[in-house]
Amino acid sequence: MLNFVTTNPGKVREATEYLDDDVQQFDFDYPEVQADDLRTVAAKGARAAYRAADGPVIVDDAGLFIDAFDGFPGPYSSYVEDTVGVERVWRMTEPEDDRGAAFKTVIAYCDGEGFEATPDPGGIDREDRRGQDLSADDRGTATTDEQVHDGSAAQSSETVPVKLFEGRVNGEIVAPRGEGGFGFDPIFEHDGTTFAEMSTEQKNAISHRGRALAKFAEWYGER
Ligand code: ITT
Repeated sequence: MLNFVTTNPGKVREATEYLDDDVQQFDFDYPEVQADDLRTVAAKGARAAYRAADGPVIVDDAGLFIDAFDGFPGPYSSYVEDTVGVERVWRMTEPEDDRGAAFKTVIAYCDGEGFEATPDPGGIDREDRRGQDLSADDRGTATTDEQVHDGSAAQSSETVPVKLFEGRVNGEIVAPRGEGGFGFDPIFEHDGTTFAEMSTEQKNAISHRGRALAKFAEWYGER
């Protein structure tokens, strides 16, 4: 059984669509390092959670990146949701602001074993890459903490390898609409519909998490 390490049941709800009954929530608040990069947070979290769960784990670190705020709140999205709140983030945008934003997620898998650092098993697709500053080496590869920082892909015997899967979706910040989803879903619009107005299936079909989960599920199925 795969442990989805999160305090957020909304994430698990979305994951079960891809992983069926093979996934369960492991409610463990892993120590989130303060880092500007989701990959660093996810990789370190997966390693810590693996030690706590003593079994295969995935950690999902995600965030909302608002163009007008130079990517803020990004990796700090959870904190900003709890403090500022979703409604006020919408109100902080000025009428003349660029409305562009993106949700991004990084899923980190760890089972204490090594992986073959294949070129692109869980890689990001062309659309995901738009506007991203990810090097080719960052895609679906086994990484150690150090390698997350320097972007290299080879394994090290010194730390437990973690495999990363990334997803991104572009959209616009709008006034809150919809009752579904969680977090910033009510103010994130994609093709005229906010994520909070979509069913879980509709959101998964296009979302950052859905894209990362699809890549992970394919790789995990083969594993
Ligand atoms: P865990 O760390 O326990 O998994 P969390 O909700 O704190 O739960 P993150 O640290 O990854 O998760 O923070 C992600 C935040 O980004 C989340 O709290 C939301 O505010 C926002 N977010 C991420 N994915 C989202 C989504 O699909 N829809 C809406 N908001 C999302």
